[in-house]
Amino acid sequence: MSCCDLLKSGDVPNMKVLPLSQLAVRNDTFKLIQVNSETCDPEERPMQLYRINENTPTPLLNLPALNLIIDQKEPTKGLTNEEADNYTALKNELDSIQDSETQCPGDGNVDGIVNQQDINNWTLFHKSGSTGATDQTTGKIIPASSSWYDFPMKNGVFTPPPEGAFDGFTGMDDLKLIQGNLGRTCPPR
Ligand SMILES: [Ca+2]
Ligand SMILES: [Ca+2]
Repeated sequence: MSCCDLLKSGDVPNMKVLPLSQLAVRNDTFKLIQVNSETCDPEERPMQLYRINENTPTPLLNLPALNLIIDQKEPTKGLTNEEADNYTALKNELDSIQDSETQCPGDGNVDGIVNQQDINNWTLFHKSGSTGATDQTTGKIIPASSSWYDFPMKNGVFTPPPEGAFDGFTGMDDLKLIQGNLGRTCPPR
């Protein structure tokens, strides 16, 4: 039974299916988030583009109501030229990160090699539950419930989506994947 089946059954009152994981990239003015989740929630918007501003006391970050993307099928619809250009640039960056992940199981920090550093990072994220994504402006790790060291799996075998799925945890299966691919090198993105 999937989360969505459970949701539909109504057996669990007030149940909400949370995103299994998300990927985010940003530049100076925009942040693009791709949410990987079961799609039973029509309110869930897989692509989210936000205008960010760290000069104000309250940064405009991740408020769902501020998502600039109104049409998921045509994400640039209704955007200004500036917004659309930034969306395209950030989307390309996201795609290249995901391509790298697909080519390089175990390489969570996408540096083109699976090595001890990935195990060290896995340990860190396993303990702290953070994403592994680094904020490009501050250089700090972005906290979240899932991690870039949470790899998509199917029956315990690395499998890119949509066949494989993220389980939302930086767990032992993810560590085994890293260990099983130690020394693997992949084309840099
Ligand atoms: Ca690596
Ligand atoms: Ca996992």
